[in-house]
Amino acid sequence: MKDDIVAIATPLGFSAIGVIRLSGPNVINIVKRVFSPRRNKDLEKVSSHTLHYGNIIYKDEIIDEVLVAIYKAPNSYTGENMVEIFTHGSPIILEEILKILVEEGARIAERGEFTKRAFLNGKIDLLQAESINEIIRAESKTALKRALSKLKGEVSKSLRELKSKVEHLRIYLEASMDFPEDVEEREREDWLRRLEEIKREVSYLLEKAERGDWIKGGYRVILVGRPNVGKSSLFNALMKEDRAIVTPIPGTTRDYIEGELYLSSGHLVKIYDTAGLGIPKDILDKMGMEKTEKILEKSNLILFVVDGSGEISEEEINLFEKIRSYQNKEIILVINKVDLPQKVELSVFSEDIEKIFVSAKEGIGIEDLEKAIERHISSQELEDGIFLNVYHREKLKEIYQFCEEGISVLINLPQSLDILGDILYDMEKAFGEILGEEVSLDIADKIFANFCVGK
Ligand SMILES: Nc1nc2c(ncn2[C@@H]2O[C@H](COP(=O)(O)OP(=O)(O)OP(=O)(O)O)[C@@H](O)[C@H]2O)c(=O)[nH]1
Ligand SMILES: [Mg+2]
Repeated sequence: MKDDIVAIATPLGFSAIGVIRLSGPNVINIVKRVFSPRRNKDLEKVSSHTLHYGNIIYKDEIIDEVLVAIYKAPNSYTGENMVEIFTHGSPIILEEILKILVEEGARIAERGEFTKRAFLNGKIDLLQAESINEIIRAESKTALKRALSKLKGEVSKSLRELKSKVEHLRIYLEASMDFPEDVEEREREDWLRRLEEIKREVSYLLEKAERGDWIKGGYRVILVGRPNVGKSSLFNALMKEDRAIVTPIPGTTRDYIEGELYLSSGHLVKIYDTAGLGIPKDILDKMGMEKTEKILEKSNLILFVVDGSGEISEEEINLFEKIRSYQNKEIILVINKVDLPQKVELSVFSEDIEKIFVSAKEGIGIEDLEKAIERHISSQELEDGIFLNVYHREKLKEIYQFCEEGISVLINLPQSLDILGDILYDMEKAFGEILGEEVSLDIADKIFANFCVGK
């Protein structure tokens, strides 16, 4: 039997209104005992989805003037009876009413317990449950859009479709399992084709999840180049504040510095200023450069900065070529210090590389650079990212492995249909776990533990 839970659903602070939420079989009765409606009525008899005005009264004392919303099972967020009390937004009032409701028999909800109940009552699947948290925590418009589409179940839908493809394949297979020697070559080829298609789609989803990652966490842009070309100055110019130390001494920046920037398109960008790359002079230099290389691996876009007032060294060209050879990374060549007489010979760089001219010191070309970053973001089909948590992503990787194993069994051990059947069965199970059909409660608990109370 489920108990009755209660929580303050709005952030604690002074605000116009505050909301207290309850869910469980007896919550309407609990609230009824402390609520005195303006017009005489029985809260337990009113219809679902109605709003009622009155006072919360406890031990003859009026605590607050409130609105009470009643939702009846199963037509509520959690699928249970629910009540929302809209109070004045004072933390003292909210805490007081919460205390009263606990005294009347409700229990303080755990983190995410409302959504967990919605999930356990079959109102939403696990991915949708998670998307609710992502909506609350979305840090950019794009992230919000992705989370909303997950709530609508678009990700779940493609996973369910894939799962049913696996199921079909397994059913076919089981029909032939007793007579593996009778399976025709044509049939085997058909299975192989299907498995390969599933594998392709799984890998596509994994790619989308990777893209979803940066939509959520921000697109990572890194400033690299040899010492003293003006990376920190450029970082400050982009951030529009003096964050990083700038000096004429090469090797000023040792550790990397991270800054967050919202572009006018609503994209969140994380910008990293790093230690200049080159031949280290000392151990600190060396450590700084190692860190730069680490950040390089995680970045989406590299701004390779050169000093337009100087000459490009051999070492700098090598560095550029090395960075350019990194896979899946976009790169822009930023020529800085255009306010000074220019000595740089740009023909040493290949022609097809995108070039932007700026002066970090004088603020010239900074907007062009921002626009260029925006262009790179939108060219990456960012609408296409999905959010998967680490547990689900691991499961999806597992499924990918299963696909490979299955394909290998079909090719190398064509008689061992039972092995293939087991693999397909495990695949289905893994899909079910992502969708929360086969709940590993352990994982569900971890997911809900990330929620805020009241959600
Ligand atoms: N004239 C001019 N000077 C600049 C410009 N940008 C940077 N500088 C100067 O170049 C020097 C080095 O600038 P930083 O921003 O510290 O260079 P950095 O690339 O971060 O250097 P490290 O941290 O040592 O790798 C400073 O003296 C800056 O004032 C520019 O656009 N024009
Ligand atoms: Mg610097």
